[in-house]
Amino acid sequence: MKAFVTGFEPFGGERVNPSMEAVRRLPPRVGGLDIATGILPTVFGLAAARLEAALDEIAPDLVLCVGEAGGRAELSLERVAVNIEDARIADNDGNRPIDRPVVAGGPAAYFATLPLKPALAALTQQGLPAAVSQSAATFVCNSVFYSLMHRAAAQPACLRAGLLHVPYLPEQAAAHPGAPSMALCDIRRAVEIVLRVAAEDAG
Ligand code: PCA
Repeated sequence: MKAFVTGFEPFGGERVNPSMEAVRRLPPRVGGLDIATGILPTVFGLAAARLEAALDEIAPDLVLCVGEAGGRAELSLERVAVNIEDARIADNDGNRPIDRPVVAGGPAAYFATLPLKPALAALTQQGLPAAVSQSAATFVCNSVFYSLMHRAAAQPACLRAGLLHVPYLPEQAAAHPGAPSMALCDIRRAVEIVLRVAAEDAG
């Protein structure tokens, strides 16, 4: 089985993105999965286009997008992708869509097709703070997540796919007094655990 795992470029004035750092450090195989990785631009539209192109090329069985959710204390296994782009800040190309659908005429939402509760159980059992999140917000991560699930819904073969939001790195939290953070090694470990559980669950 093949997995495609993505991180995002830094955005919002940050110099690093924990998702990019963690994804870049993944080994080539995790729990029997061959791992391909990609870093997506934090830009509405372009990120989803890059993801689509990579999916055409790689044809993975499993896709895990990883993104930064600064301010969250836990690893967030996202359950719902919503058909809205509504940006509080500009993306890396200066776009700030307001109340715009990701896919015009598409369904309001999709659910992730990853085994969220088994992944949650594995993460917490391994000593990592985690939760199932009911909203991935309405910025670029949600937009990519929605595009991914829209594509998964259209293809005949089952595609295990979802989004994991991760906290700031300690070096980022140092510039945001009071913000929670998680060490890079733990974030990377979490990504591997989610992949391993998803691979087992798929069969
Ligand atoms: N987090 C942003 C976009 C890129 C990233 O890492 C988000 O949550 O939408």
